[in-house]
Amino acid sequence: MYIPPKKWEWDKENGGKFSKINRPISGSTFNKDLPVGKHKLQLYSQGTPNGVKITILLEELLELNIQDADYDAWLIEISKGDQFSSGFVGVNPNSKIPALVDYSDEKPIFVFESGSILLYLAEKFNHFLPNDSRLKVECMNWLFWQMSSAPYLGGGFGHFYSYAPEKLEYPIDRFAMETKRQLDLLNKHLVDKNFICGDQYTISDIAIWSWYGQLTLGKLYSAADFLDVSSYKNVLRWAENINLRPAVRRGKIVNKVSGDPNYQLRERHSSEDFKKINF
Ligand SMILES: N[C@@H](CCC(=O)N[C@@H](CS)C(=O)NCC(=O)O)C(=O)O
Repeated sequence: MYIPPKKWEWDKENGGKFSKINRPISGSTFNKDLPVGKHKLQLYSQGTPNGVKITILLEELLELNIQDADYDAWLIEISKGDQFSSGFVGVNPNSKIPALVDYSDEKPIFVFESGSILLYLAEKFNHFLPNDSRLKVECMNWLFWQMSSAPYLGGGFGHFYSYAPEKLEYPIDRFAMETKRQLDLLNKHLVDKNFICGDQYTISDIAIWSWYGQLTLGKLYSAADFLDVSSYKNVLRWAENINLRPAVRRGKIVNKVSGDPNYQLRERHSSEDFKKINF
C-alpha cells in the first residue's frame, strides 16, 4: 500500500504511458516556432477526442461550402512533447491540444480549449449553434457538461484502465462507475431525440460524440465490453447516425496517429489531402 510522504516529490519514472512528458511545471521546454500554412485558420492538434471535435466542425462548415473555414491542420504529437514548444505554448499556455490561430484579423486571434474553439467557430460562421435563445442555453449546458465530464472518462477511466503501469481496482472501479453513470444519463436524454438539443445537430453533438460516441462505437480504450456500451441503445443509435456524416468521416482521421494506419491523415492542408484515404 502507498503511504503518501509528508511532501510530494516529482518521480520522473512513475506515471505510465505519459511519464516521459508529464511534468509538474507549466511552460515551454524548447524553442521552436509553429509552422503557418496558406489558410486563415491554422489548427495545431492531434486526432484525439478533443482534437477531432475541431476538425469535424471545420469539415462540417466546409460541407456547407463555407470556403473561409478552410484550414491547415498541423500535427502536434503529444507523446513526443510537441505541445511544449515555445510556439505552441505561445498560443496555448496550457500546453494541450487543440489550439487554433485565426489570421483573419489584423492581429492573430489565439483560441484554446476545445469548447472555446467550437464556440468561436460556430459563432464566427453562424452555424451549428441554435438561434433560439432557449435552445442555445440547452446547447451550452451540454457543451459545458461534456467539457467537465470527459476528464472522468479520459483522465480517470481511460488512464487507469488503459495507460497506468498497474491495473488498480479502486480507481478503475470508481471511474468505470462514473463513466457508466454518464452513459446512462446520455441514454435517457436521447430517448426521444435525434440530437443532443433536439432536432438540430450542433456543436454539443460534435463535442459529446467525439468522446461518448466514439466510446460507444468501441473506438476508445478497447473498453466496449468492459463498459457494456451496447446496452446504451439510444446513445448507440445517435452515435452511429453521426458517424455516417461525410464531415465526421473526414474530420475524425485528421492529425490521427493511432488506430488503423489506413485511416490516419497526419496533416491536412486542403480537401485534396483526403484523396489519399480509401474511405
Ligand atoms: N480541456 C482541454 C483538454 C485538452 C487535453 O487534455 N488535450 C490532451 C489530448 S486529448 C493533451 O494535449 N495532452 C497532452 C498533455 O497533457 O501533455 C480541451 O478540451 O481542449
